[in-house]
Amino acid sequence: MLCLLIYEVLNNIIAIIVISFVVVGTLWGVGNLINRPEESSIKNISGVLLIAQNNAFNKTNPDIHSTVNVPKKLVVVNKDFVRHDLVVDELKINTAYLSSEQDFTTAIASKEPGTFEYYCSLHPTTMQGKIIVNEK
Ligand SMILES: [Cu+2]
Repeated sequence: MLCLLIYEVLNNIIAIIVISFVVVGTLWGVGNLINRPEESSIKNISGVLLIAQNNAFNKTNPDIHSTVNVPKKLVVVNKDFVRHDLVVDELKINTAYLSSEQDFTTAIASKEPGTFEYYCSLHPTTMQGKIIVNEK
């Protein structure tokens, strides 16, 4: 008789545990459906790629245009055998030294319009150009 009672109790406990798992699992699944993780908005940010090669950025050190309060993604890649970096003093951009094949991602972001010089601190006379930030 006692044996049967223990058996019954054990069965109930197992049933409760199984039901708990099912309920928690279902809630988790429903929760994921309702609160879908937000997709990154980074894809909405237009970007610029600067390749440091032969002691120039993109061959011609082009002007980069940007807009006040609209961050623009900036990727710098070093395709030379010597080190380069990219610095914009007024916009607090500094990629640090990039070795061959290294890259660095940062952003051009300014609250003020203006023209700001970008340059490589190791080759400032040959690797320098302008970032032009326009009003909206
Ligand atoms: Cu350089």
